[in-house]
Amino acid sequence: MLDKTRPGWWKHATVYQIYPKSFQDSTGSGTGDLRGIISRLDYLQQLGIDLIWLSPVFASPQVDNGYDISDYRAIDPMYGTLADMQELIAEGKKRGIGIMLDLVLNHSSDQHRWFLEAKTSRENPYHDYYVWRDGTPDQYPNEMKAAFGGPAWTWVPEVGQYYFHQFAPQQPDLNWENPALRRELYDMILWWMEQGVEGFRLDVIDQIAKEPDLGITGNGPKLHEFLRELSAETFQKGCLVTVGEAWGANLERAKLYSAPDGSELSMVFQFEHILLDQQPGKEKWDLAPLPFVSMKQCFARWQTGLHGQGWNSLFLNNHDLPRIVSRWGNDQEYREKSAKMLATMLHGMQGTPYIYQGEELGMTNIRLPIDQYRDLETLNLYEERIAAGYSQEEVMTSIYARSRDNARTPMQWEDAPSAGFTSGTPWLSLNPNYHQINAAAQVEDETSVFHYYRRLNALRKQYPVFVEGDFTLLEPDHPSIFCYLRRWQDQELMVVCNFGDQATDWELPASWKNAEILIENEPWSDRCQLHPWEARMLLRIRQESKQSETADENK
Ligand code: TEU
Repeated sequence: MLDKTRPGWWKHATVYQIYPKSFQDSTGSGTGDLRGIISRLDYLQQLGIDLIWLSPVFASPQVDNGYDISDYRAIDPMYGTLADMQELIAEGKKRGIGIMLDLVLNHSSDQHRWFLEAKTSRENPYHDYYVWRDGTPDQYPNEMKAAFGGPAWTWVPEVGQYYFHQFAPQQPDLNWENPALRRELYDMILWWMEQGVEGFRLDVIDQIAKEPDLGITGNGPKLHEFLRELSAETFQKGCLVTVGEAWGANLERAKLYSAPDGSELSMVFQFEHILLDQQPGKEKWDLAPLPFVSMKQCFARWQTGLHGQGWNSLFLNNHDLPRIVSRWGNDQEYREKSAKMLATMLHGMQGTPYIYQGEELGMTNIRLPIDQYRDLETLNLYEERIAAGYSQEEVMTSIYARSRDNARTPMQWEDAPSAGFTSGTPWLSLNPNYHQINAAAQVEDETSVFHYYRRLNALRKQYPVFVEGDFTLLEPDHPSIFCYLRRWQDQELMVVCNFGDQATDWELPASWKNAEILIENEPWSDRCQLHPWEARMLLRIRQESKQSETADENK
């Protein structure tokens, strides 16, 4: 177990993200819940994770599956009670697993007490907790659009003003300029810290410093000032881990966010790699092939850029993204191999790795008839693009590739009715491949994707080079090989992956011939070639230091 009282302990941690609605149902309601999670803690302990990032379980009308919070201190009855949460925290601790709550501080639900008050009159003290602009019902303050479609402004006749919302109209943006609002948020965070949570994930944190009149949606001028205050008032009072979601982060900004002095956050999720396989300047629905060389160079830039100056988060999946094995791997013929290769590529890097539920099984994307999708972003997109004249086929191709529901189909526990997820009717269709792809089968099989992830987690704990080592990209222009070197003291780690369905010639440098194989996704049969999706991690102890060690011993 990690010693979570040591500063920077989270650099050694692996995080597992749970999307609670789809993880484990304990009541037959068809949606997951906290007691369901408690019942699966042993599975997570076996996988070797240190933290659970729990997507929001707070009271919510569930317009955006909990990212619309109506009470930050209450658990939604759909998920259980505060007592269940306390039990989850306690049971997790026994197993060395901490809880990271998902805080949505950029906006609340329109059903939050603050907003219900705010919209009654301009004089109400809560009015200024939100962002308002004058106008007339027929004239928006400006042309800004909301992330889930439609304008970013909604008219409230009672006050004769528009309120600002970067997401759905049911998710009004909070006004961080108001000190009383900020204080309420800090007190709420401190209260959760008293409950024993070990960290927080901060939803769209780069959007809290709003400048709607300038049309700015992220990285507002006061962003880092707000973050430093937030951190000093809350996180720094404990030894917590924090990760901010920051679509707009570049390397320079990430150095501020994750500064080693802890003045802001532990790390951010940045999305540069995730945005590569779409048409430049367009939306995520406008698909483009993955530019492989740019992708590895992008990782390399972040690896070297933050080394010693900040900290990376490592992820390929979350609840908003399609399944990586379907996206960058091959979810048919090479599903297991490519899932393991992608894991090898990612977990060899410097940073804190995040595993999204089901990724450790190699779960795949889903294709559903449009009326079976539940995600509001997907449904809005469908309406918008059909109205704009796109063909049904084009729109569905985008949805199959990019819908957030790809990640949200229920967890595949076993080859049993509803995959062991629920005894009722699942809120979202299961992927029918649960008969083949499920946790029970993989836990039994030492060669499974599950055990591969378990071994990766163990390796990261065993060799300091994973946490501390620097990063050098080898073969930077090779069209299919992703190969890199990590070095720390006398330890040298080489990670080599063949990205694609084609075999490629490749020979290990002579000086590595005696290196130890830490992990590989197939036995190394051909020393002059890498097979499709072949991946391997090698470790060697640098000779010079070995010799000096022997010299020391001989003294
Ligand atoms: O997502 C932030 C965000 O910008 C999303 O709109 C993202 O661009 C989109 O999901 C990509 O398809 C966060 C949460 O992760 C997401 O689940 C919420 O819906 C959103 O904030 C609003 O809270």
